[in-house]
Amino acid sequence: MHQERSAGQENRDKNQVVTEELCLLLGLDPGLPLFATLNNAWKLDSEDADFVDAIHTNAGVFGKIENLGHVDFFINGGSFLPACAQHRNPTLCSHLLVTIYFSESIDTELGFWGSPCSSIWYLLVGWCSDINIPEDQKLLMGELCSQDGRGIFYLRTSDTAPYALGERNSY
Ligand SMILES: [Ca+2]
Repeated sequence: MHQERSAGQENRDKNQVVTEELCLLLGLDPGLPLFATLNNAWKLDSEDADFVDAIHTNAGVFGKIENLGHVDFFINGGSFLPACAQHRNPTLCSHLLVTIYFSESIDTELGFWGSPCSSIWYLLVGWCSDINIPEDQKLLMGELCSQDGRGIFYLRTSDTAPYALGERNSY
C-alpha cells in the first residue's frame, strides 16, 4: 500500500531525526584554531544536545582551553600528555591521543575516574586535588559517563597503555 506523505510531514520527520541524534554529543579535544569564537552557534557548547560531554587533552593549542559542555574532563591537566613527552610532535600527539583514551574507556576494568574542580583556572594552577573528594562526587569518563554529571573534572592517566588508573589517580 502506498501512502501519500506531505512535504510538511517529511520535514517534521527529518526534524525528529535530528532531535533524536542530538541527545548526546561527545567532543574529543574540541578544536581551537578554527573555532576560536564567542558565538556558540559556530562551536560546540552545552546547547547543542541534551548532554554534551567534552574530553580535553591539548587545551590551548589544538584544543579549546575552556569548559563548554555539561561535563568537561581535563586529562593530565588538559594540555600536554606525559605519554607524548618523547613524541616528535607532543602537541599533535596529545590532541590525537584522546581517541585512544575514549576507546580504552569502552572496556577498561579500572575506569577513567574524574574528580570535580570548581574552575578551569584552579585546575591549570594545580589547586584541585582528589584528597577528601567523596567517591560519589567522582565521575566516570568516556563511554559510560553518566548524563547526570555536571561540571569540570580532572584526572591523570598512566604514561603507557593501558592508560586508565582507576579512582585514585589525581594530584
Ligand atoms: Ca554550538
